[in-house]
Amino acid sequence: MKASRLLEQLEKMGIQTITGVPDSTLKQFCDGVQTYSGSLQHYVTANEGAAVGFAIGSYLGTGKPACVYMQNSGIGNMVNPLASLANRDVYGIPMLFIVGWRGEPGVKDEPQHVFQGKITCELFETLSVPYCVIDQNTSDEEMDAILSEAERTLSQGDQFAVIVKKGTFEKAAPFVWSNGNQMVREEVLGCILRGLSRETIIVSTTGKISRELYEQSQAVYGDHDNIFMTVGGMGHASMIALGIAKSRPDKKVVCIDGDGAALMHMGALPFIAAQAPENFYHIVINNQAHESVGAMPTGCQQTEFAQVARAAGYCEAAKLETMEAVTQIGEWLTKKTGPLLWEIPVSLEVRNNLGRPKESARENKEGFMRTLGL
Ligand SMILES: Cc1ncc(C[n+]2csc(CCOP(=O)(O)OP(=O)(O)O)c2C)c(N)n1
Repeated sequence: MKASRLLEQLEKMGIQTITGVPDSTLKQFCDGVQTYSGSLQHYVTANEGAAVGFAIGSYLGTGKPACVYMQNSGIGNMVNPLASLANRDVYGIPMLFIVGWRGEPGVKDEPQHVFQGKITCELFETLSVPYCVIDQNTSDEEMDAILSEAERTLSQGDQFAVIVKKGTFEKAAPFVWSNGNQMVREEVLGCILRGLSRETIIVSTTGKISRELYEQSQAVYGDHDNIFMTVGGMGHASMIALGIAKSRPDKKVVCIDGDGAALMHMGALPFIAAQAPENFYHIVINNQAHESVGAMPTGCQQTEFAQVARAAGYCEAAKLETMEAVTQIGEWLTKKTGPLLWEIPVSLEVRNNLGRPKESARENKEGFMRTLGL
């Protein structure tokens, strides 16, 4: 299926706004949205709940339903505004969901997607959202019939979901852009690890940052048991790191975050600052994009994370724009007390042969807790 054709059909249904958070299963669709020449207005939001909020506002302002796209892992983020606002028992706000189905039962996928994949259809049933599943064999005519059904549902103030299997959308011209930054994320991560002692506890964010750290750690320390990889639960790495920091004042804890993830649950920053953990250090690797799932821009390029952290109450925050500065992180960690944030701008460059953790998530958790003496 061509993403551009589906987008045209959405416009014909009266949809004027498309909003969401990008997903790997929807990579071709997201590329299509970025390069679409029609008049749909596109907004990447900080999280999927925010996209539902935006869609509600967009409907209130225009009388037209919006389209909200997401990975199925984002369903959790959008349940509250959907159930407590959009549902017919409250305001009855129509919207069309396009949901990438990671972890489809019977299809091998990463551990963080397995359970979420199993319950995806059930969740929409529980939420009283009728849905259809599409795949690479869904013809244009079948898709049109699905959209007609969706239109009928939307016209009653209800929501409808299209659940998209892997490989549904044809490869289109990728959306290519540059953020103008020079430093390469993987090199920055290797440099940070070389500066830190093996005793430092690291909590890393969802996506390729964790995968790159896993490989770099193997190269630098010969293992990766001091790193907790937040493989799912995007945006929660900093609160996990805080939980460790508060319970283990004997350890220095470093959270290695992405800009997209930090934006997703940015309320963590003032909370961390209020807790004033002296042993907590926050690093935001900022490529202005959701690089791990196709590099769609976050849409918040103007955000200066160091300034946000200072305003939130972190005791110190700075932007590190050279490798020389990054090299000093290890030494600063021995001298400075937190909560402290370093923002590091990086390019969108990534290695094609980047691997994935070889152990199960449980094995990784056990190795990590052993490092903490448990
Ligand atoms: C709740 C949720 N929504 C969407 C995703 C899909 N996803 C995985 S990684 C990622 C991008 C992360 O972006 P960022 O934190 O900026 O790190 P980068 O990949 O750019 O290094 C996204 C959107 C997800 N895992 N969870």
